Amino acid sequence: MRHAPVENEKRRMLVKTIDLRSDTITHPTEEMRRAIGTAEVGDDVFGEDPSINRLEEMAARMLGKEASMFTPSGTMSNLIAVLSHTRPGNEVLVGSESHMLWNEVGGASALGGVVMHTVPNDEDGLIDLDVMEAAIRPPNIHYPPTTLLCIENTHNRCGGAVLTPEYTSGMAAVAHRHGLSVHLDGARIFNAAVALGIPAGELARDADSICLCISKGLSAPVGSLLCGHREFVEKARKWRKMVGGGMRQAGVIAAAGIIALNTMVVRLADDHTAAQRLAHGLARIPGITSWPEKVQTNIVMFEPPASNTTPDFIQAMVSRGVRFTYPGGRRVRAVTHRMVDAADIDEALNRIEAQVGGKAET
Ligand code: TLP
Repeated sequence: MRHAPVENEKRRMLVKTIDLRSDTITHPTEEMRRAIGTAEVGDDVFGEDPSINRLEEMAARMLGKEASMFTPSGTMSNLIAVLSHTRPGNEVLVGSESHMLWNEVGGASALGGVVMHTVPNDEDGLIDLDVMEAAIRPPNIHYPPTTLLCIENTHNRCGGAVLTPEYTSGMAAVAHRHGLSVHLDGARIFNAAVALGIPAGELARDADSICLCISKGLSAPVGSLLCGHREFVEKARKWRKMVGGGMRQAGVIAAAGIIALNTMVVRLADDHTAAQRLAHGLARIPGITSWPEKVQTNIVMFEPPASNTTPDFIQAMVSRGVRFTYPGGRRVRAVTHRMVDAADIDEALNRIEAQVGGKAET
């Protein structure tokens, strides 16, 4: 018995950790690492980094926009979008489950001085069009002017749900009719495009700006691109400089991003297949509540048995070498990505089943 802690530690070191916390944990591929080593670079604050310029042109072309700008993170891209579309004292409509509301530290309000007016997201990440329209303030001396609508595709907290081009067009048409701009948080826009089997540009067509991330399922180490009209992107460059996102020889990062956009989009379908495998496996484990029919991309939400709190369950799974994140409430979030394969998913399911069944760690 005296040796148990040591034995436990040894065993833990032998057990492979299956990390389903996020697709952000993906490491750059060998090809990306080689490209990073030989990247052509210049000073990007002067607009002279050829690799950044190429990446920005590629992203704009793929999203059907005139221009794009590289930023170190999705959070910074979304913040700069708000800063560029609004003025302090304006009101921004955001979904009640949006990443911009929950996970971006309130930056738009703290740094942009805007009021975040939330409109309910349903469980598919949708905002009811009439509810959205009713939330737009009419002219009135008492009201902050509503100037921006933000939507999210795929929808993170709503389990990677996909918004269709028709939905986005409908929302954008109403927002534009009332003089609002539309920003699309498309951190995982290529997951949506792959799930629908359409070009990402169709999903971005009616948005005035879109942020996409290369650091998630696409496996680049760092970065996002904010895309839109040339004039919007020029304005955004000034804001990026102000918030400290102007980088110098950033081509070392862009080199990996170019490979991400060129080669990694199609393979997102593998992540979606893995998510299906996980979701259907979870549905077979007694005590776990899951919704496999809801899984559209690479995010799987489920609930542990009622006997466990969710944080306790997640902690117990850490000891069994499977990692998840906790989005709040009863739910556990699992995200599939390039660094987990079908065998890892099966092994994760075995370990979840052992935990739920009260079996000792092996
Ligand atoms: N999301 C992260 C966490 O912040 C939750 C994750 O693991 O999913 N928009 C959406 C929809 C996102 O999911 C994320 C990252 C961002 C923006 C922000 O991107 P980064 O992390 O690059 O700032």
